[in-house]
Amino acid sequence: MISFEFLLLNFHFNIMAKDRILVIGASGQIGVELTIALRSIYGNNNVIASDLREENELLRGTGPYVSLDVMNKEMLHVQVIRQNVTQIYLLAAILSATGEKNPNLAWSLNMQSLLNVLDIAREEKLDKVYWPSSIAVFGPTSPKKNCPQQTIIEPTTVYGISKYAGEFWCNYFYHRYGVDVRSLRYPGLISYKSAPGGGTTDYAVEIFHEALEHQQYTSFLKKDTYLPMMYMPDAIRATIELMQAPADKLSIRTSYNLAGMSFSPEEIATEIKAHIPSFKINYKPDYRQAIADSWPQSIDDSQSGKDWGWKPEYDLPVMTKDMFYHLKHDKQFEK
Ligand code: NAD
Ligand code: AKB
Repeated sequence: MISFEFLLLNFHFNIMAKDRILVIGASGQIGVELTIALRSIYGNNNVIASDLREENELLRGTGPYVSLDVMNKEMLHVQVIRQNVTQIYLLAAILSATGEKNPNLAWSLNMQSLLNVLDIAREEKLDKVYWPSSIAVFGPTSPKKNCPQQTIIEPTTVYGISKYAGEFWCNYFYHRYGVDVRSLRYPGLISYKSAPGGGTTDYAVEIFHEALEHQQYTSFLKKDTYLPMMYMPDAIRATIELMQAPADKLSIRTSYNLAGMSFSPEEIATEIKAHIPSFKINYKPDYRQAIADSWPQSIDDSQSGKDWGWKPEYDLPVMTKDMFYHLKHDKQFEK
């Protein structure tokens, strides 16, 4: 006799077996870790990594990889059909600091990549799409502390403008065409596996490497510049929890506020000193200071808690300890 447990297991297996995921921008800071996490859930061969640049060495041999320019809509469409893709995670983008150096390129990549993916998702009736937004949507007129989900949003960087416009494209495709696209406003992300890609919050990753190699760091932000930050394991878990949440629980179809911790260069330096007492920090603010000053210092993510149960695990001391442990023992950080 077939047991209920067997039927349930079979049902679960069938659901999982039909998921075919394409990660675009898989060689980037988030892409590497997200691809590894998705492969552990959906099976290595069901998660296709893709990027414009070469496959990240941490991904090599762990599953399929295709070289792909997301701006080439035809080629993207061919891959979606050829690989029987049912979900897309779109991570290709130009971040805040690089974006200010080349606004046209940032606008064009950040917008066109999203429109290409949303169009194909509609045409091919994909199950789900994930596209990250950022705390960069907020501007100088947004509340600085515990910045709410719904508030004044007047971004002053091209990156922030592209993220805000992107959020409304997601909302539009969901309501107009039923595309199940989901999004998070990530804070600055701190990771040891892959390098950050040109953001204003990158100092919070660089500082760990410089502390270990030279016992000193020159910060490009002033010592009292507080920004919302998050450790990568929390960001990966948040992404997967949002994507696995039942659709009817999600009340936000632009992008959800997401919070982990908030600290300044001076505070993270103090935390690092607890591990490396000889560590010294200097401050030499550059053009990125103005970007940081336009963003909130902390975020209210209570709507994420209410809708899909979000709760961060890492604070500054726990993250610092974990970063040093892995940077000393793993030897896998890609410069
Ligand atoms: P990243 O720069 O590290 O990675 C982006 C990847 O996209 C790169 O590997 C790049 O080669 C690839 N790419 C660029 N152009 C492409 C193209 N035309 N076709 C295919 N691939 C292309 O960025 P990340 O930090 O991993 O960020 C991923 C997403 O998360 C972005 O949308 C970013 O705005 C968002 N986000 C990141 C952070 C953060 O702190 N890392 C915070 C908030 C939001
Ligand atoms: C950046 O600094 O540009 C990113 C972000 C917060 O979106 N880390």
